[in-house]
Order: sequence, then C-alpha cells, then structure tokens
Amino acid sequence: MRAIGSSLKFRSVFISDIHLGTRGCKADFLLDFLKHTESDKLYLVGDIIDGWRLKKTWLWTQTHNDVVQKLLRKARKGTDVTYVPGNHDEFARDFLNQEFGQIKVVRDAFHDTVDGRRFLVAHGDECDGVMIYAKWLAILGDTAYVAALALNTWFNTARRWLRLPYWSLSKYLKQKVKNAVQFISNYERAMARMARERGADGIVCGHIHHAEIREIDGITYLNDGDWVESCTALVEHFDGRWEILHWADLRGLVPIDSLGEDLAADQADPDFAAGPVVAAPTARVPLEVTNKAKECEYSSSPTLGTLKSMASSEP
Ligand SMILES: [Mn+2]
Repeated sequence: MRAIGSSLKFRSVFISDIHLGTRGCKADFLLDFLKHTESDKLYLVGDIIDGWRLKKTWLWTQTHNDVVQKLLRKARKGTDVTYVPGNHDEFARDFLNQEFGQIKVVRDAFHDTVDGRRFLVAHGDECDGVMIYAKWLAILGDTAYVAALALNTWFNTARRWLRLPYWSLSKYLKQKVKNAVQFISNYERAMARMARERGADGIVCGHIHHAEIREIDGITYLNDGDWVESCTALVEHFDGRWEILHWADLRGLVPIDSLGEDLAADQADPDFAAGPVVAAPTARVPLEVTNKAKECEYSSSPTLGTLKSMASSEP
C-alpha cells in the first residue's frame, strides 16, 4: 500500500459508459477517480448520462450530480474536455459542435498521440450494424442456457427414458464462452476496420464494457471499459504509454451494490472523500466481491455482461 499526496497526472484520460441516472452506475468510484487524477485532456466517450433509462426508471442522486459538477469544474479549471455522445445519451447528439460550460460536444474526435499518430475517438455503437447477427446468436444462446438450467434435471431424465445420451451442460457452457469471446473479437475487428477507413492509426472506444489494449492488423484498438461493472479508465502517460486503470482494484475498494441507500453514508464519511491510501499498481488487491455474475442490463446487448463474466471465469 502506498499513499498518494497529490493527484495522479496523465496526458489524457478516456472514460465512457458511466450511465449516470441508473442504479448500476458506480458514481462514487468515478467521483473518487476524478478527485485523484488530473490530465491535460479528458475524453468522455459516450453513454455518460443514460437518457434511455429516463423513460422507465431514473435514479439521480447527489453523487451523480457531484460527478457532473466535477467534470464541469475540470473543464473550467483548464482541462480540455471533449464529449462524444453514445447511444444511451443520444439526446446530446442534438448539441453537436456546441459547448456545455467549456465541454465540447462532438460526433467523434481525433486524438494526436505523443508519437504523432492519430487515433479516432468514437463511442462505438457505429459498429452495431455489423454486429446484429452475432448479437442475436448471443441472445438466443442465453435464453437457451437459462431454460437449460431450469430444465436440466428432468430433461436428462426424459432423455434417459428415450435412451438418448446425457446432454452435457458443461459442454454447452464451453460453447457459449466461445460465442462471447467471438462476439467481442468481431466487434473489435469491426471498430479497427472503421478506424482504418477513416484514415486513423488507432481507435479509442467504449460501448461494450470491455476494456482492452491490442493491435489489430496494424491498428491500435483501445477500449476504456465502463463504470457500471469494472470501473476502468484508459490513460495516456506523458511518455506515450497507454494503460487501463482498474480503479476499484487500485483503490482496494469493494464495489457497493445498493448505491442509492449507501450514498448518504459515503458522503458523510470524510475518509471516503479524502481516500489517502491506494494500493500500488503492482500489488493489486484481488476483489472477492466483484459481483461478476450480475448481468449488465445497461449495455446495448443485455446478455453480454453475463457472457463476459462467463468468459472471464474460464481459466
Ligand atoms: Mn453504448
């Protein structure tokens, strides 16, 4: 464990898929992140406020408000803040090329890296069209899995009566993990292709709630993850290195499930706001309660969260 006296400083920070206004949003972790990091540039890569959910349920707490205030404050204090709306905050696409208190709203952006490359910054729902087929495969697969769990016992009893061999659930699960991995891989390749078509050397996106840094056919693919499940940010160091920060792990905190009820207590606790101690990045504290099995109901593909958690539980 080590203490940080001042903020961590980066050349640029990319965050997306915050889903403010929903119960799943880990606003307190994000606020903590924003308090302890500084950057020359800050990109909000879509799905910041969840306007879709507004129609059904809307959870707007003081912490959600604090996040917005903190972002506006950063912009006011000199951070170059760019906001690329996503599919959940599509309403903001009505305000393209305008400013919300010094925060620039754009359809997408180009980010110039330290070593002189140009990275396209886009939320990533652009590639959903390419994804429809894979998505339906995943959804059908998930429905079949849920049904299979419930019916597995009598299903195999019936199969025995019919002298059919045992239907293996574990074999089925392995296939599903393959589907999930395939889904993510298809998406990443589609985004890399889009970047190439736009003449970029790389792509920074979000949308699928799966942080990643990898090279795909000469294109650098970067995904900043989300603040619903994994609390990740993508950072560019001053020396040009890129890194994914797993903030909950770095801070050695455990995700809080019932945000709405616990927020008042968090805010009353001065230690939470001050947060003087962080774990060194090399000695990350494994989280025992990561709530991985919980489905992410906020991503565009409702089954992806489940699929991903299954994929990540594979050794
Ligand atoms: Mn999205």
